[in-house]
Amino acid sequence: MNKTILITGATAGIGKACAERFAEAGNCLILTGRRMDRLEALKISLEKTPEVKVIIACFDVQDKDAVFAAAAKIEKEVSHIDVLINNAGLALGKDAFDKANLEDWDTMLHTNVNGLLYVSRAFLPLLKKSEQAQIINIGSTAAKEVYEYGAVYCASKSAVEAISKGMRIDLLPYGIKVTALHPGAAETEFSLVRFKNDEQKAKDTYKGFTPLSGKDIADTAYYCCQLPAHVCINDLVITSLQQANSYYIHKK
Ligand code: NDP
Ligand code: 8X3
Repeated sequence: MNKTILITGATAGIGKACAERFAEAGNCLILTGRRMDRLEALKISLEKTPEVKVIIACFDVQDKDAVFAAAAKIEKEVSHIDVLINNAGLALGKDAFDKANLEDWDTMLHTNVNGLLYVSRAFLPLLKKSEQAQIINIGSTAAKEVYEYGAVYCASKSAVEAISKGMRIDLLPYGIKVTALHPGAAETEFSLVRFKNDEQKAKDTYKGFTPLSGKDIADTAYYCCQLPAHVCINDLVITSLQQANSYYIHKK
């Protein structure tokens, strides 16, 4: 494949699985996240595959200055970026609107919405230098239907969907593909983060059905990057067979 791929939130779950999938095909990877130890371990592990080169950048996507500083540094190391996977994100809490923690709301919106905007703007100059650029924004089924106790997480993912639509229009003149990829429930560290390290609650989320894995979503993202130059998947929803939509999961 021989492309340069930037993946945010590559230290766990879907982002890490994407890093592994794109590395299998021998690409140059730029991996980001806040946990430097995990980024370093992933770089060592992925560079065991011949032809894979990994650049790591440790920053919080909520921090606008840090995002733009990382982009300026990376501009000195690579000539262009072919694929940006805007994956870094999280849910915090699952609480009624009148009881939810306001700081959780801020963090979700600042990460899932502002973070995605900052990263996209900061790295656009490098994407414009590619002859086959593509942005994959990881949305969610939560963008499609709002569920009980999820107003703000769902709002953040609806924003990702709207931003993807806007990007697709405004980036047409540059020939940049924009794909919004919306997974349903996937067993990653997502629920552990959402339920603030309550392992039982996290485990219960996936009880009674077979959820998606990070790899399922990584394979799909990879597929979206394999299409002919003139073909763009705009919006793609992927769920486990037992999940019909954002709030109906057939559990045994
Ligand atoms: P994980 O918790 O396993 O991974 C989340 C990743 O995002 C980590 O690498 C984390 O890295 C990174 N991240 C979180 N906050 C920040 C931040 N402020 N700055 C930089 N990086 C950050 O969850 P998933 O892999 O499941 O989630 C990935 C994406 O997929 C998210 O956008 C999520 O909303 C979405 N999604 C998940 C679904 C699921 O059921 N799992 C379903 C639908 C969508 P670090 O902590 O090192 O910064
Ligand atoms: C993550 C999946 O169902 O928790 O986006 O919203 S869900």
